[in-house]
Amino acid sequence: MKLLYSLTSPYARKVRIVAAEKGIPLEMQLVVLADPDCPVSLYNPLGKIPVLILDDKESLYDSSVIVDYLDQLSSGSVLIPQDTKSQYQVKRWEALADGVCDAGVAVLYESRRAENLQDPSFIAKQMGKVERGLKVLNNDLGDHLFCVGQTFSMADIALGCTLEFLQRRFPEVSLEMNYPNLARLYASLMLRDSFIETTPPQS
Ligand SMILES: N[C@@H](CCC(=O)N[C@@H](CS)C(=O)NCC(=O)O)C(=O)O
Repeated sequence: MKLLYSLTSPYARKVRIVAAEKGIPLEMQLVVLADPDCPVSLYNPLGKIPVLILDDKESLYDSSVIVDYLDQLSSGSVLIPQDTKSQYQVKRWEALADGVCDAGVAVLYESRRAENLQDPSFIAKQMGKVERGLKVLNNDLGDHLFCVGQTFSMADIALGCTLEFLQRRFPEVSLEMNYPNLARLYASLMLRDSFIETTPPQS
């Protein structure tokens, strides 16, 4: 299985962390989306990473489908629980964490356009999603050690990847000052080998 990824994509990082947590070997292919001959759209018509190319050449996307697939592939540590209630709780956390990340990515792309073409109302709308999402995630986490139940799960992985992305790209969204429960969980996640091994370059 081959993963098309970049070092800075928070969505690709979710997949890399799952593979590391479960001890699943993946062939890794770094891609640069801006390259004219970037192969991603041959495997994902949306032209987005991550993409997982299976041994029979079928391709899987997006990140939530890939992590589901990898979790079911090996019994190791289960990251998406089997029982229906916890499973949908984990998936909701993942959806909200990914959605906050989507809004942040949209702002990042908008901010890369020429200044006179940028739409401040679009940026404000997306930042509203980031702030409301973080508030709900912070409240829902409360003083719990993990997002769902007593164990580390896909919810923690998705949240950790989103929080790292926001810290790197939007340092003004201070977790310590505004979302202390998330800051506490983030600090503990960053100590895990799977997070350390996949830390994006600070550029
Ligand atoms: N929902 C997708 C989002 C993936 C995504 O937006 N990836 C970014 C890189 S961080 C991308 O490929 N952007 C290129 C584009 O939007 O054209 C997932 O979870 O995999």
